[in-house]
Amino acid sequence: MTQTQTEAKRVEELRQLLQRASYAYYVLDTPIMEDAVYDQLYRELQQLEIQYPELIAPDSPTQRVGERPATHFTSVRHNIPLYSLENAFNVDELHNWDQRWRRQLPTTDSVEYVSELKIDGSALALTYENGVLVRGATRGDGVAGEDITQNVRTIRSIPLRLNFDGLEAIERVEVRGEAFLPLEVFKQINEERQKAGEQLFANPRNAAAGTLRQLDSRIVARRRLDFFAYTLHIPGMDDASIANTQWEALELLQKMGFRVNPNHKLCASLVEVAQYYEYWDTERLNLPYMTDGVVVKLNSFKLQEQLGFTQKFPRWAVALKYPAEEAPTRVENIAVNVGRTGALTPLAEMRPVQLAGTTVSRATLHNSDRIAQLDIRIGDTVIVRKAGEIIPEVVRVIKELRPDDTEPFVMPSHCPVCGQPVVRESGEAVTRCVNASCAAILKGSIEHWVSRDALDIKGVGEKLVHQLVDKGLVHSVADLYNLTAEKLCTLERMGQKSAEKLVDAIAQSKNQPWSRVLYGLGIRHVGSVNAQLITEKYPTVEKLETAKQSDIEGIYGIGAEIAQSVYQWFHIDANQILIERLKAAGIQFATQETELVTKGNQKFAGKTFVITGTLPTLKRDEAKALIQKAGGKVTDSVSKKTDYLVAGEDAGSKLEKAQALGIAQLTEGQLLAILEE
Ligand code: 0OX
Repeated sequence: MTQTQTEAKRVEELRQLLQRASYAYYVLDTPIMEDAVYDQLYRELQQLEIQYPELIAPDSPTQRVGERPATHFTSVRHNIPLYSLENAFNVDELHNWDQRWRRQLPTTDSVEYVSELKIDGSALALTYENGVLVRGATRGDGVAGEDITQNVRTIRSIPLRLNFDGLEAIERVEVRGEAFLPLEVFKQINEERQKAGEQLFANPRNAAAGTLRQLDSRIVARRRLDFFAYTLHIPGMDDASIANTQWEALELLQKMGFRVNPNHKLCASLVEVAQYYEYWDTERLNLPYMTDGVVVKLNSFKLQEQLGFTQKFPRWAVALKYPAEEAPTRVENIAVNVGRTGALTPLAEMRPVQLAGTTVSRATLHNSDRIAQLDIRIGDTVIVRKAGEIIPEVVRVIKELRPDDTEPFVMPSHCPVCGQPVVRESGEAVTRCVNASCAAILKGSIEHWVSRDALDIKGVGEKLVHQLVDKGLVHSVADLYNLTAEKLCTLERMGQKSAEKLVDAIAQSKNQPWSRVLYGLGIRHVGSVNAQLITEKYPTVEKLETAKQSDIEGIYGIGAEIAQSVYQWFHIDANQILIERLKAAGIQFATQETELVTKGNQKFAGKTFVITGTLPTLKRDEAKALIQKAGGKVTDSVSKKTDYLVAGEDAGSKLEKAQALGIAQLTEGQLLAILEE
């Protein structure tokens, strides 16, 4: 073998190996090699391709990274038009659809339906020639779309080469499916856009469509789009020789290397379809991507062929949609909330509207920049949406319906709670009240102090805190420790027994460790994990108070912003007075001996964790840091080697997989409890 032949063989070997690894990781969610090994092999292939450019193949994994920006996309005519789907909004309408096609084809046989979840993304048409991806196009108007092949290549779950075992005779395959952005990625993109002052994407669908039409495919590569395949056409060949039914087509797509949404069901009747639709109505909210209905298809390709298409739709399929998650309503007022950090948050108070099964009358408007960007005014008709977020948000204004006498919203110049002037620092989107004795800030600070991850004082909730502040019984967190049962009994509906219980719960909090106390002080950017990291380095408050900002920044996991915030907080006189008062009350400002003894305890040594979904209080990185500190390893995907899955809200396929593999699950609370034990 010549030198070049040896290199060519190695290139092919690497390509196949990396393709298998990528398929295992992105499609099966079961990695077959360590990330570091993948990276090393990838670099080897890249080097060889630089040396021998003639060996670069269109299906090489190196071709996924994106190319220099294109100036425009070319229009391409679809070989087979991309029809849209007729909608049904309830089960009655589903029956209407069923009766309609049955009239056209009075069949005596019983029929099967395939119910698939309707992914709310952007449809793509992919063309493969001799098993290699040659074209990816958007839907466009259904007849012609845009050639976005370079962008499609960056989607890791789209195979660049099909697994064609036994199918070598096929020259051309057309695959259709939905490209989408996982909700988590969508949130992250919008957070980044907000920080950069860019216009936010209204929803994951728009974000996916916008990303696919990015002229710079390097940006697309970074956005982590995903894809579910749902149809397969093999032109010039009798489809029936390959698959007779939609069910078989989905199986074949999977075999070829595509990701097919696992949530599809063969239904023997419309009753089963309706049950499936009802089941997923709520269950879909736990998925890590957006869905907006169920697509119901006749399973038999023979029936599909007999029925054909109308001008716009296939007669053999229907989209059974869920109620809109976006709805129009009117803004009746814009209120301004003041939080514990003094941040002023504008809130739209709206005419109540049904949204995804709940009544919504308030939506966050984030900050004044966001209001200005959308130009939201009192009196406006707006579109509100709820998707994954707990608080609904306004996504756009229908300007055509704006009454004549509206005024642009102006952020108040004075705090709506204490009346003191507010401040907006340059470079910040947030306007703040900086009056340390503002009642709103005080209430927020006390609510934070008593919260579960801070001093965890049971029985002191939002209502009680408001009463305590409004009645003048508490002017500072430290005043909680001067409360007596007698004083508490002066509050409405407070009996002697409850009052004594509260005093006792407050006293108990004096045993809480220094790390919780630091978190409870509510210093900006100091979450519970950061507080643990800081108190480990500084086991007493005196050491922290005298630390230099650069020393605090030296703690692993603590960045400049956090260090500055901590340093500044301890150099404010009022905060020093607070610490002295809390010390006098008996609060812990030093790590106890017993805590230090257990510190070296590597509880999770040898254990592998996967974190999925949105955790109630911890960010992913924070949870990861905690596990790693206890000796555990955190990986990205669930496999037989996983010991624990830490699952939060919207935990999707990873949770399903962990359940299937019988892997132990932990909530954030359980994880923290084990760590604290
Ligand atoms: C989806 C989806 C969309 C394709 C050709 C006629 C029926 N958004 O998830 N469309 C189809 O099928 C269409 N299936 C789906 N699952």
